[in-house]
Amino acid sequence: MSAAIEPQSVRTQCPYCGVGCGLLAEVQDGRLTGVRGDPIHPVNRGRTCRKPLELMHAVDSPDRALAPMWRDVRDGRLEPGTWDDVLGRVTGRLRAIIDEHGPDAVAFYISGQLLTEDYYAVNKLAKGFLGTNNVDSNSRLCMSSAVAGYTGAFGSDGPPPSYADLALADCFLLLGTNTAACHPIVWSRIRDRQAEGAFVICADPRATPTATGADLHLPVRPGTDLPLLSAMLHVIDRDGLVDDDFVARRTSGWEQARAVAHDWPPWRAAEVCGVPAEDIELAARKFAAAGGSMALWSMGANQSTVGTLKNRALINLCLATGQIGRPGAGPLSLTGQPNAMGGRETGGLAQLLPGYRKVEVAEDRAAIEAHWGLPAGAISPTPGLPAVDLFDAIADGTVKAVWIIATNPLVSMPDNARVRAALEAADLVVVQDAYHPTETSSLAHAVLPAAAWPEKDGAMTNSERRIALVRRAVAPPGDALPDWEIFARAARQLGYGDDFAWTSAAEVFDEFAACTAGRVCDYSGVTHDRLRMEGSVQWPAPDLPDGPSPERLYPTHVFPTPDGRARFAPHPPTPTRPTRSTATTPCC
Ligand SMILES: Nc1nc2c(c(=O)[nH]1)N[C@H]1C(S)=C(S)[C@@H](COP(=O)(O)OP(=O)(O)OC[C@H]3O[C@@H](n4cnc5c(=O)[nH]c(N)nc54)[C@H](O)[C@@H]3O)O[C@H]1N2
Ligand SMILES: Nc1nc2c(c(=O)[nH]1)N[C@H]1C(S)=C(S)[C@@H](COP(=O)(O)OP(=O)(O)OC[C@H]3O[C@@H](n4cnc5c(=O)[nH]c(N)nc54)[C@H](O)[C@@H]3O)O[C@H]1N2
Ligand code: SF4
Ligand SMILES: [Mo]
Repeated sequence: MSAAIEPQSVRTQCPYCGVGCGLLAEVQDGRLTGVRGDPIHPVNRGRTCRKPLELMHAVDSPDRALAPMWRDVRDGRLEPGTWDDVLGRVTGRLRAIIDEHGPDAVAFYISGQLLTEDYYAVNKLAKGFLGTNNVDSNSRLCMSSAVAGYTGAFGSDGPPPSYADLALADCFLLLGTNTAACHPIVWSRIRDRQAEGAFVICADPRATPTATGADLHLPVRPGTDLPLLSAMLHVIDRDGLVDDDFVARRTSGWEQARAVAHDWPPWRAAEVCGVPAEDIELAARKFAAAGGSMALWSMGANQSTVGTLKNRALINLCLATGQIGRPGAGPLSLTGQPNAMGGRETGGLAQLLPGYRKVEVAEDRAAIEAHWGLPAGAISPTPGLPAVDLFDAIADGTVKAVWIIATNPLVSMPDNARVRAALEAADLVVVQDAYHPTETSSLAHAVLPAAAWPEKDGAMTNSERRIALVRRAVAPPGDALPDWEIFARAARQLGYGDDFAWTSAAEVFDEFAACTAGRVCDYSGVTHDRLRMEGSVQWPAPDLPDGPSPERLYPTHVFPTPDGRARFAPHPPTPTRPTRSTATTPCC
């Protein structure tokens, strides 16, 4: 019997959510035959939820995209071609549009499903070489409020605690998160700690499995979290539960935040939120009095007209009580997508550059221009268009070409009729996906087949800053290629071959990791080989013998703000307003 047909178990990472569980992919005769939890992975210790257990059917499916395809006009027939041929047509049309209308007439709409190497490659191509910052991610719909919340409060993105803190916390405040259904392994770890006596609070309008499993359910009316959180801060202040020493020495902005909270006694918040005042009091006292308290949240906080303020209000509670940078404490946003974190760190939103840098900051641009071997001024100082504005700009003709990768905006963007109209108006729509047809790929001029999760190597980072490797276990079907390689081939056709000459995902990773040295999200001590050997590594992971412990950020309470202090934000509740999508589409 040859080695190739013996069953193999490949150590890899789950592609379904930001919890980041380790999996063992079982392979026989070149096919994925099963998936199980990796017993030695620190996130899940052999456990999984149900989602990955059907992966072999998702991978080995009749609707996988197999060949590059092209049509000149949208009502033409998509014809299969070679990579050279189809990418030649795509890059030819991109070049013509840029020559006539400038680089900002082109845009990339990417995804938290991509691997870190894919993210890095597309950002380098667009922001560095094509000269447009129009690269935004479906993470805009998901966790961009957390990016803004952390950056506003601490001067940098990055979730401070780790999952290890879940086993040390005495109180959990879960707001706008159905953790039991959507991040089940984190929920099982919270339940383990609850069984040891920790107090679990859940603020959710619905009686979800998370809410019913909590010790205290705050059935807040949708959109009224700011009054609720203000009232909690009010109680903490009124009852002398503020960590005065921490607030005085390590924070700024307390008096303004306190003044707003002063206006929100629990009885007033109760009227607005529909939560009994005594429950607000209890939640505040439990959170403030516990030895360690964690705040966890996801879409009920992030997907809101005041999503950033909700993030800041949750962080305010941690700052007022000194619940940060120590065991069992801190604000931990639960990222939805498997590699939304890697996306943030590689600069995968329209205002960002790799290594938690910003396009608007001259020294950040200069650092990345040098890293990419580009002349000064090559990177535009203007942030690109965020996702919703991007589709508006396609609809009005400002953006003429869009390359959509690993996301299905015709289903997942708000107001899908508007997204359809935008894509129908575009001169060039490229869809790079593991499957075809999808709702979005059916509107494409070019369909580019991508290798899926078990068919490629690359890194993902989970909600607790843990980097792990997705490993190639089987060959991709047909002509499908890893996403980073498709970008590298396109770059070569555009004349940038020397700068995209990587021969493996490990080389792409090394190039990215090098530009994070000294940053908050320091990956510079990580390589694919190290990840293979150690299984997973949390950042900060500098290439130094005695780097900081990655277990939690800010253990010395020095924050990357100009004065080293964390910032409170006043968060006056604002009236909620109806969104455009409810006015214009019956359903989305
Ligand atoms: N099974 C499954 N799991 C998934 C995913 C999936 O598609 N399927 N997707 C992954 C992704 S990308 C994401 S982003 C996560 C999403 O994970 P979650 O954020 O946990 O899920 P949601 O159901 O979007 O929203 C969470 C809760 O917010 C509540 N909510 C709505 N409005 C408000 C409000 O104004 N205030 C408060 N306090 N709560 C409110 C809702 O009732 C809901 O229970 O799940 C990840 N996991
Ligand atoms: N109505 C409504 N809309 C929502 C939400 C909601 O709760 N309700 N949630 C929002 C949130 S939080 C999110 S995160 C978004 C998610 O929205 P989408 O990103 O549209 O969600 P998915 O269905 O996960 O789409 C992922 C696409 O990537 C493709 N794919 C998977 N792996 C690969 C790969 O390796 N390479 C390539 N190139 N393609 C791949 C899949 O085939 C699929 O087409 O939706 C948002 N929109
Ligand atoms: S909790 Fe998330 S990462 Fe873990 S097995 Fe389930 S889908 Fe995968
Ligand atoms: Mo998401």
